[in-house]
Amino acid sequence: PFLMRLLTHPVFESGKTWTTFIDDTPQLFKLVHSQNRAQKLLAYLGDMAVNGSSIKGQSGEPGLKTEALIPSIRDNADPTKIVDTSVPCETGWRNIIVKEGPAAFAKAVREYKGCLIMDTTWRDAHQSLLATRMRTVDMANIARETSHALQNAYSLECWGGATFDVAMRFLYEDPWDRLRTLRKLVPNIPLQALVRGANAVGYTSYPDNAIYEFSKKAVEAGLDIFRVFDSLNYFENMKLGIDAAKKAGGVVEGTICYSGDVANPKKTKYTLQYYLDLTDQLVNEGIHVLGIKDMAGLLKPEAARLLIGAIRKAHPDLPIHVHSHDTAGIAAASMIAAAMAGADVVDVAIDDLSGLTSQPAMGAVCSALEQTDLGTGISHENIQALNTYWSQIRVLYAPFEANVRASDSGVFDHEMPGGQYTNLQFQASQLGLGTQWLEIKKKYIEANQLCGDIIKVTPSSKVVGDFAQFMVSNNLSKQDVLERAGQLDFPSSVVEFFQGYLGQPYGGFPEPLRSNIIRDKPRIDQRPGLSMKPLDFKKIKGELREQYGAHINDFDVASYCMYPKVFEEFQGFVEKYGDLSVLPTRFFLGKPGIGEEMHISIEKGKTLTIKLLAVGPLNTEKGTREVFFELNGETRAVVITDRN
Ligand code: 3PY
Ligand code: ZN
Repeated sequence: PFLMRLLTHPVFESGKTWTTFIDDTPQLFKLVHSQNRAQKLLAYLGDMAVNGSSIKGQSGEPGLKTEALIPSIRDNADPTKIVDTSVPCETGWRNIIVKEGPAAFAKAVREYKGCLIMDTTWRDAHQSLLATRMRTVDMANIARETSHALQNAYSLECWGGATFDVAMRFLYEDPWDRLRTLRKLVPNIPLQALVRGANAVGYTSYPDNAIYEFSKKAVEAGLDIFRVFDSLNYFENMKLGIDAAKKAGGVVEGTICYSGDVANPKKTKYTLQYYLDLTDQLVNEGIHVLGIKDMAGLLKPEAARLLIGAIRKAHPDLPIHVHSHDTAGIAAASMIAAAMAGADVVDVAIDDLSGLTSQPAMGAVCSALEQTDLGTGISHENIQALNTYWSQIRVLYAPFEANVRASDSGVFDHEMPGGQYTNLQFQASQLGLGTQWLEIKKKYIEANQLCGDIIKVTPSSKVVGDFAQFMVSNNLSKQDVLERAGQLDFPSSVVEFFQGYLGQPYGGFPEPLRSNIIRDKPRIDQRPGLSMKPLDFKKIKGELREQYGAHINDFDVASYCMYPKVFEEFQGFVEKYGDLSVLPTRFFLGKPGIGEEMHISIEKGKTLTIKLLAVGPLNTEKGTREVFFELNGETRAVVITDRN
């Protein structure tokens, strides 16, 4: 029928060219477009009905079978009133950034009498607890409520870290869309990202112009605050990330990764003086805010008191923002100690996504600070309300739960970052050996020593993790590695680290191990980006357009520059199934039930009602099944290869 309508359309009959025909009669193409989209969506749902989810890391079906209930939020000034959350809140710290710029924002944060919070629920919390698998739709569904409930928050961390990679690689979502979507729904609270300095959101070094372009695009898509760190605290790399974020117009949170224990005189590498010196260097670079990033949760309360106290004394006007993980179970106490020692902002996650390898609980930290003169301005009732949503979402994502059940004060020895801890533990449990995990933790300590006791955070933590797994699977002791380094076939991440591709570690590379591992491969003894050729964005865009079509834009080019292969696979997936970000998570991850009605809004004003009617018998010759759906009242069938 569409073809008939097309052929008999007066414009078409008049012999006008195709391009103007499309421009003049968009309604016809919208129809074919949404029919295509619907058909692609059915292909995905059909595949899910036959084969189940093939998302990596998923074990079992989503635990929540209905839409999550959205809580009511109360007025901050008058808690007897329910606020209208059909529109986002307009009041918040972001207004200062927009009207007066990053420096004025930093000044106001420093002058604020209480302690502010950053909520990590939309980034680090799910990265640390749920393998970074949270989809945009589940943040967007609570975003307006959040804009009201957390209106006094310093920021919402929602981007960067592993989310960029995982969004494309496993969730088939555009990470830039996530940022734009959340920005629209939360105009009042600053949005924050974690960026790995010269590694941006990747695991390797990139040419400088890729970092500048990436930062610029991030601000255009709605980002306010960049937490810039380097995985070795290598200052040259940090400087580049800081400059890129600043030129892009962002608030620059120059960040030191915390390792060791400044309160323990036996830990002599990363001392109080080391951190004070780095802070001075960062301040000289003109950062707006200092970030202290305790990625593993090593910062005990006494160390927090010493460290923040000393920095506060040396830099009375510098806003300090402290981040930790609760792996050992001490992070809430440490955040309170940090606040009392002069930190301006501390990191928390909503209660149901807090604790263990994530951040300490928002409700706990805010309640505790409420009884001091460091109140956060976030109401206890509203935290409870938001948490009713997140307790449902935690169940929804049950298939990605790590098997971490209890605190592990062993983290003070192995120093694994929160996100990596769950990841390695999951991999160890997949191997099915009960002792594997203990062995990995032990070898992680040895691998770190072999690397020279380095700062461990993505991507340097991956080097140590790969090294540890290599030692476990080849049954190597530290001594074996030292003796046989010239012959062993090390993982590429380890070789590249020793070559200097991530940068220079504090204290240098251990010799002769370095020379034995890299042998005749090149050594890089300066910032890796310095020796890289700039990327030609125009050329890349042209090539991508040729491959995927005219919809490719500069954001896609930036994605491609970070992750070329992942971007290509993501585009291939979208060509096959369309944009699946519109699909509620329980249908994205789970088999639809027979007769279950799905309401899927594919664009403004266009909702599809889909019902799975039946899955046909196996065609043994072709290995396929027909899957029957009702789509807006009409029966449709799709043919699906049965991979079981
Ligand atoms: C990341 O880089 O993804 C981290 O979360 C480091 O802590
Ligand atoms: Zn973290």
